Amino acid sequence: MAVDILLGLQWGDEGKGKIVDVLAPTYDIVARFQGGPNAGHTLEFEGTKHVLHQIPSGIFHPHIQNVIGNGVVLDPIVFKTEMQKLTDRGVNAADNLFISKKASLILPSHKVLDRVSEEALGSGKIGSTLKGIGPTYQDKVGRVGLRVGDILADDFQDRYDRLVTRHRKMVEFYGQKLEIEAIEKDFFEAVAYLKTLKLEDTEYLLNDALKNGKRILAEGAQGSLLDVDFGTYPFVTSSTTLVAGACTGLGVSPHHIGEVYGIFKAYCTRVGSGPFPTELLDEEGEAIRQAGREFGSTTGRPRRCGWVDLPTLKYSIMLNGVTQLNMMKADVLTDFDTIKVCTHYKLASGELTDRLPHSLDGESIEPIYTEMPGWKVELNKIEQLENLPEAFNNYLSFLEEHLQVPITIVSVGPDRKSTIKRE
Ligand code: 2SA
Ligand code: MG
Repeated sequence: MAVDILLGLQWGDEGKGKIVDVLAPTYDIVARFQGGPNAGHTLEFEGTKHVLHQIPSGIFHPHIQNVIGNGVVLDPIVFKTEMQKLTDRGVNAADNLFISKKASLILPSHKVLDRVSEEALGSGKIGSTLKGIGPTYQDKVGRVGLRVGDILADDFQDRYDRLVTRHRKMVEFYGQKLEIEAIEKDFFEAVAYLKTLKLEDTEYLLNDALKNGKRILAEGAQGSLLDVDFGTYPFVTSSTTLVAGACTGLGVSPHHIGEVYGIFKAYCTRVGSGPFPTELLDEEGEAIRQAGREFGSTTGRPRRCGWVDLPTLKYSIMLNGVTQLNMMKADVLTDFDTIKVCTHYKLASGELTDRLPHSLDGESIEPIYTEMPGWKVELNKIEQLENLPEAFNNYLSFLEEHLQVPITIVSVGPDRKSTIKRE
């Protein structure tokens, strides 16, 4: 059996949480393979909204096992709060959740390091979510980090103290003082709670499940253009957000990869710093932001908004081997008379290309647009494929022709019901 993968093709916030929630019922396991509390997957059903940060989106389905893989960086404090919120909703998450002992632990001092290193970058800052993601991955790769399994060791406190001593010196290097005493109590309480849960070598759980014919869905976070290698470096996150990250972040071989669902918005957004060729800095951008409620689910920051960008989508599709596309939030564009699609970039040399130049610096590339008539119909009232307006179908066909991958799901509203299959 295969591991299917669902990931975002833009800069995150494509609406992966909604699609994973729609697809989840057909899977036995849903797994997270990278990122941590910087992710925010919003699910809306039965009239209420729920945001998941570190817990896989299959958690609302009692028959699904949920795995937090080794590639994840886990903040025990945020995690405990998330679990509590699920309990308050009547979801018994603890029974269906398995956490890799090899997942990395985010310490309170990692969050301080994230902040002081961003401050030191000044106007060149990454726009990090300040959740401690970068510093925790640095410690992992630097081979000094702590992992979930370490909390079971007798000398965990000593190891914690050693790492914090190191962090203290680093914070002092930035000319600041490490003051974490107030939250250390919360951290150790959360660690004690974590110990009561199912901590495992989840690579065995997943590979045994594959042998037994179980279906696994791996859910990405952050979006392909934030990948540490292929994203808009250095304005990226610190993990591999691509399909390849699911192999290393879960411990499954590439030959197990099955369907790859590529999620994108009918337009495009970005939070944090970094290039965004099709960004709209005018009232059209503001109109998208308001209509799409484009404010970060993790940090509440207003998201930068712009038109859909085919060169970046083609790049993400290529890197991930996307087999099916899912287009989200089409309803947001209802009020627009004209919809624009960036098909190419014009480089400073005058050359037209649909490939990404080494640097996506906004000053040197000009997006070239094709304009299409808007559909001007409230899509979110539509539940049947045959009722979609012609102008909207033309938009879908245009994208499919350029991207060469079928758009199998379109989402036309936040509710589970507003999800139209096109197979
Ligand atoms: P960090 O905190 O070190 O990972 O930040 C580095 C850059 O990555 C951006 N970033 C994000 N951008 C959009 N969405 C993010 N998370 C989504 C959310 C969840 C998702 O809704 O909050 O889509 O899976 C996310 N996380 C990190 C950040 O703005 C920096 O530019
Ligand atoms: Mg999001």
